[in-house]
Amino acid sequence: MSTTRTSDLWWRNAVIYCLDVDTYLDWDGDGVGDIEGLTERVDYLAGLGVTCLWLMPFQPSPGRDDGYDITDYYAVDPRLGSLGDFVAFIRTAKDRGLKVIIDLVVNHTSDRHPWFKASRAGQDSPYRDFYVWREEPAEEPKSEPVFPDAEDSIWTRDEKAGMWYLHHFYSHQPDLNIANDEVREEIARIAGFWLQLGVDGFRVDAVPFLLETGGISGAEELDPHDLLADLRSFVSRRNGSAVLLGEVNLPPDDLVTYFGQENGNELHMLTNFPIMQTMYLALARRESQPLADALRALPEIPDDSQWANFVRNHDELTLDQLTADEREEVFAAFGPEEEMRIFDRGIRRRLPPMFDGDQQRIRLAYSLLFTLPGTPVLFYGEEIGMGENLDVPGRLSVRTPMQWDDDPSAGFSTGKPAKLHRPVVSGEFGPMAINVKEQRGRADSLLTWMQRAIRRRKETPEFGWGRLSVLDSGDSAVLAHSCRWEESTVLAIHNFSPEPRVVQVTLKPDAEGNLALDDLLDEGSVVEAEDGILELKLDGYGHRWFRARRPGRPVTP
Ligand code: TEU
Repeated sequence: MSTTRTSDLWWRNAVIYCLDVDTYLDWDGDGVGDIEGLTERVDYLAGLGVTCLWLMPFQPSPGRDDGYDITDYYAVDPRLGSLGDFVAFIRTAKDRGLKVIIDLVVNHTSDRHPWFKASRAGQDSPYRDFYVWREEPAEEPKSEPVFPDAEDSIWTRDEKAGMWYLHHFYSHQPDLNIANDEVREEIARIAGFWLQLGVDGFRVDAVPFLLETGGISGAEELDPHDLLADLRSFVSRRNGSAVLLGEVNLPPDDLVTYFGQENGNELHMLTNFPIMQTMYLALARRESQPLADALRALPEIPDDSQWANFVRNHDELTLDQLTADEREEVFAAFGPEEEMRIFDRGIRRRLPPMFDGDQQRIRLAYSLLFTLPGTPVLFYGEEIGMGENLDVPGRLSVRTPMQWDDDPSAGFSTGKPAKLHRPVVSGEFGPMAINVKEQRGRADSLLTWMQRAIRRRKETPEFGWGRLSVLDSGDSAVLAHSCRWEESTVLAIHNFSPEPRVVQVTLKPDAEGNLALDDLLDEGSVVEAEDGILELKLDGYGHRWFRARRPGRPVTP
């Protein structure tokens, strides 16, 4: 296995961990998580085995969209700490070998950003064209607001300016005008600032909306993908190993264009929403077919590009790419009550409560996360099986304080629960039952399983680098797939049924003789495929990982 390639694109074999500073650890006892607290937990994260941290927005914000409404791109929200704290955190993370990426939220600002205040103040403001103003709302694009519970249009009239402005999200998040060169210059300046402070790249927020030029006068000739190509070129000049992970929630054939039409000259990584959504359909049906079909239909991607896979993220579990009937199947299985649903398209729950705490089924989902082709992205608290607090409004139900121990404030803060920035989870998935401290010492805990799985995933770069093949398992409940990279083939098998299964997986049709495979999760055990057929017994919701032995090479330890 080529050692050069496994290291030269760190993000292709990374294990990314997304967290929100204000719900991770409160070091000064004011009830709000802070950068000092996060710094105190860097060793925990290094010990968990993740290799890259993704920080959700931490810049100054009125907090009307949990920080995705920024008022100063070049500062740290004083509630969370200072730029000095941030640099100390970066140094600590780097010292432990962790990469750090941060959200780049430049589709819009907060309406309280000085730019917007200046822009609405008058036509002659230097910031006037930082935003998209019209005398009347434009007919195009026909975009619907992303948050239909709060907005009925993507245009709002500003009384002071006497004009309408564009906003794809909340009306307090006016879209920046990416057709304006000064805006594009400023985006590069923002990226350059944080790269200089040591970040290793960005999770680029709401990319399709960022590139949407409909409604912008004079943007007809603009190719918005040039913006991504320019950003990629700029970021790579400043830090050749920096990564751009794009949030792009689109169908596969549209999604793949955001890697860049000229052999991957735009975003390095893309969130794979289609695979995530079909995975939930397969999990709901207890049938592998929807996911197997979606994997087979995945388009080719440029050589040095990568899918970013996830089970849950900080937003709703969106099901907007499924058909209405399919969505209803998933709603019935995992979000049966109205209060669990949001925007008529998603579920505002974390995974363990959706699975009624079934530990085997939970492990099945995260085994898929770690073995599907791409880079796995964990959302904080998934490693211990945290639940959600549906009493917390909207999408924030899944963004509750990290549960470190069984204290009523979850070990998140020395403040009393009533003082916390956001209430902890209550009930069976709350800190009394689900917390880091209790699981650290328990051999059969989810946390212990996660640490082992993450370690094995990092030792198996074939899953991150390899070419996918969906194999015939002979059983519609069982997904068998392999990833082949250079001389090595690894295999993952997942049983979506609660019932045990015996399957015969065709590894190599018409093969002759025996092929030995090392079990990657049950170290030391070996299975044999006779004439290319591997017969296996799988537990209900069982999962197995293997590496085929290579002639003349040492076996997997
Ligand atoms: O979300 C952008 C976005 O498009 C999501 O609404 C996504 O489409 C949805 O989750 C899938 O249906 C990003 C952030 O993730 C979100 O938290 C912010 O509220 C939003 O941008 C605005 O910045």
